[in-house]
Amino acid sequence: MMLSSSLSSMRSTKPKPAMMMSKKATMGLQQQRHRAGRIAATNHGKEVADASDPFDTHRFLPIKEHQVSRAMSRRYFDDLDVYAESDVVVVGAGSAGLTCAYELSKLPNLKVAMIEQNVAPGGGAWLGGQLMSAMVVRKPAHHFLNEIGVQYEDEGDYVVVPHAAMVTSALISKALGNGVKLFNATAVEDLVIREQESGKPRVAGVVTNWATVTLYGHETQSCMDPNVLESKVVVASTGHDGPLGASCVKRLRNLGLVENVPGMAALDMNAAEDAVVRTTSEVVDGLVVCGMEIAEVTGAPRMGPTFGAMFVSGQKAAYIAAKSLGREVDMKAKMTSVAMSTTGGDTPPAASAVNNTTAMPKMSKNQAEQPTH
Ligand code: AHZ
Repeated sequence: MMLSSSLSSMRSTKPKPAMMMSKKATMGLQQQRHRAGRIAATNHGKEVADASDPFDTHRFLPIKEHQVSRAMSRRYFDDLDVYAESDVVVVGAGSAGLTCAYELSKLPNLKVAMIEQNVAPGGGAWLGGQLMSAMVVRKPAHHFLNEIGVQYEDEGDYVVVPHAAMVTSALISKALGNGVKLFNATAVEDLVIREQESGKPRVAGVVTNWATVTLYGHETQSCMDPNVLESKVVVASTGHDGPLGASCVKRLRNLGLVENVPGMAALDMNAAEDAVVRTTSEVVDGLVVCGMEIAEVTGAPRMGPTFGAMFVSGQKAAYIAAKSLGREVDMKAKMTSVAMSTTGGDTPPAASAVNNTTAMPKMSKNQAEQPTH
């Protein structure tokens, strides 16, 4: 009886707006805010005893709008000027391309540019598979996760990172932090190809355009000529074919520089990862192909949502690129997690062994199960 009457009284009561205040209270609050603002204005930068929260006294230093425009445009166009002659251009900032750029960024005095057609670098590596968060990485590629300081849950033969974004954000931050220049929202729409003295063709750069022009503009406007970045080596990591992707190898096929591009074979996780790493190579002089783009040329199977091969293929591409620039020994010495994979070591490298990286402890299963995001 009691229960039903209190239920009916609850039903008849209209829910009150959570923040409804009396007119008097509202006016009081306005006066308080006004007062805090006045005090803050006269005590700029000093602690104010009666401020109701720490943000009442917060003020940004002044800026002019033209300063913001020039801060961005000067640097962007300076970068275009500097990277018009690059040492390495990496095309596509997915997991393979980012890994390659990160490894190359360990070498001093090397100009590495990365071109990504999306605004957001990362390709498919913001998620594990089918919109699910966790990223599976087969050992021994976990050494690379140790190196870039990403925590994971150890499942024996493989590890699981709770969210793929942890890997991708770490890679972007480390590669760019070490000096790789990312031109995002920029698409590679062609390759520069020169004839060498031997008569053999060599890839010598990339032809770029704003991605909105390449992807949507050429259909409607035919007059937007591109820009060019020359490069001693180009690394193609544009992923497998689909509506987008496999851009560089498809262009090589159209130019008759590779005989055919059979496309990746059907999924076989075990075979795929080793095949992708094994076949990562300089397909045409000056053009190293890695990640899923190499499976398009070699017909290797796809692996689905396991990412170890993307990291190791990216590392191998960096090694091949460095070798062709005469920096093989330097590169080998900096590839600490590759050395661990081949010697079977299981201890994360010392933070000092690699530029800008911190070795991180592995997660316990319990830690991994905490809702961290
Ligand atoms: O936007 C593309 C993506 O970020 C970018 N890209 C493609 N064409 C481009 C162009 N100019 C500039 N013409 C271009 N950028 O290249 C990036 C490719 O990233 P991805 O994640 O698609 O490829 P990946 O090889 O680094 O990683 C593949 C991950 C896959 S797919 C897969 C399967 O389907 O079985 N399994 C794994 C692990």
